[in-house]
Amino acid sequence: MPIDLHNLIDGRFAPALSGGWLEDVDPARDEVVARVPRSGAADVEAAVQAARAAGPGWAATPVAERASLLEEVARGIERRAEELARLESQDTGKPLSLARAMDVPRAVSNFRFFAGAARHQQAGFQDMDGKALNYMLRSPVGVCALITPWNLPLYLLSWKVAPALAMGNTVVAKPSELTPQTASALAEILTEAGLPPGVFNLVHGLGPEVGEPLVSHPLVSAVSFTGGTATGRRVAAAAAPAFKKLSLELGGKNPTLVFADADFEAAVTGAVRAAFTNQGQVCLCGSRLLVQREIYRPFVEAVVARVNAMRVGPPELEVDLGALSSRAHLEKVEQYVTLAQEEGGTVLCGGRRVTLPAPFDRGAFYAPTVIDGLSPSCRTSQEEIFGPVLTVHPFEDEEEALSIANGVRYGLSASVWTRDLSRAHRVAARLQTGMVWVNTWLLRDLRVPFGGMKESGVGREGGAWSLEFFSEARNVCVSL
Ligand code: TXE
Repeated sequence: MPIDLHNLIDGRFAPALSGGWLEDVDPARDEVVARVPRSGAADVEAAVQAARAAGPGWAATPVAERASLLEEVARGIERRAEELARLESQDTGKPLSLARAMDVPRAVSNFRFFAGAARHQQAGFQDMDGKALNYMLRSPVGVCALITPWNLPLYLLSWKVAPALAMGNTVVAKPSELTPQTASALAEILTEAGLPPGVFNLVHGLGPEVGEPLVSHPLVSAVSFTGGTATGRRVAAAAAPAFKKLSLELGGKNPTLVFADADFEAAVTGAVRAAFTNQGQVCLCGSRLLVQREIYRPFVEAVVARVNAMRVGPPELEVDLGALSSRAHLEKVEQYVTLAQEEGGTVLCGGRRVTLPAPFDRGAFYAPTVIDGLSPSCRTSQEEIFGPVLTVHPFEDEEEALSIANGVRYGLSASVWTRDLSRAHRVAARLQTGMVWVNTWLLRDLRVPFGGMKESGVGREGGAWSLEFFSEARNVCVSL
């Protein structure tokens, strides 16, 4: 029996004003699990007004109190960890074990980290040779629109909500319509933790019907968006006329560079993990594997052997890959694999749907796929597929590796595998990506900048960068 989710506006849980609903589908069973409010501009208006009205009170709340409240939210998530992991796995199709190990603990860390970061923040000052003193004030930005995607729903929402609230802003959040359940649960947790009405508002619905009016609303001062590059372009255009603060975390076509001197086994493990974690649906996934020619054949063979051993199956079981996020997304991935073959690629493994017995017989399962023989410049090697598809490419030397790695319009992340320390630093410096991992992948420290170059985004979040984004740094100059 599907449950009904609600918006949270001014402390009240309610359906959309229009009374419309959307269906939230479990992609592993192809079954409707919840009805989601199909909100519109009127709901956005109410939420923004509530956020606006709650702004001064929240901004005036002492930092220590705001931080304690966020810590209480972290405890609230921990108390409901198992339920949240199940909701996340049900909405996204990801393995329950992954939701337990990654999505939920990271949401807890986000709240704890930004509570601490706000507490420990220091303001700078500049003495002008005794003639004047400059000091800095940090004010909240105001009402922040937070728009999040379907791949890491709770994790990415908490990544934005925690610093926004820590810095004294009020929020209107719009989660992906495909994965709304943990956002609703988070709204309950925030309310139970004692957040005053209107400080956090949640409006469910479709991008064009909720996201767009939210981004262009004149009372919204900052927009933090994570999602596809095409949507990011529309968001940027909608935010531009009012010069809103904007942070965009968009797509990637991230390279994994393996040099012949790398620790072979560690690099195989790293490359496979980078390509297929969360069914390849992480913006940071290494979807292009570049391998130095001397070891190309044995390395690709080892990768294929490892991928062939991966288990695809019901998210509740001990599997490596669950379902893709939706049937529509499954079709997109399939079309890319067809395109790859038209472009001259050879499918070394995968390249097909996985059919499971009922109740998973209509689930969006796809075998992890490795494709060889493609030119680095063809569409399959250039465009973000965002699924369990890895293309492999040989290179001769550092120059060629860098030229292939940088030869895409994206610039989010990269990983480099080598035992040569000098090479690691050299290559890291020349990669055109916001993040580079050396001999690892997705090792995250919340204090470091997170974000992309080129068409992977604008701005940085993480640590001090999030505090910066969700505040206005102001200067006061006092003549002495
Ligand atoms: O995401 P969208 P989609 C990539 C990935 C994927 C592609 C499209 O390649 O295949 O994007 O995915 C809201 N104004 N990534 O279409 O549209 C939408 O409701 C304001 C990478 O499913 O980007 C959702 O809440 N908001 C990515 C959010 O934007 C709008 C993660 C993201 O959805 C809107 C997801 C509009 N006009 C997809 N239209 C990553 N970087 O991690 C939609 N939205």
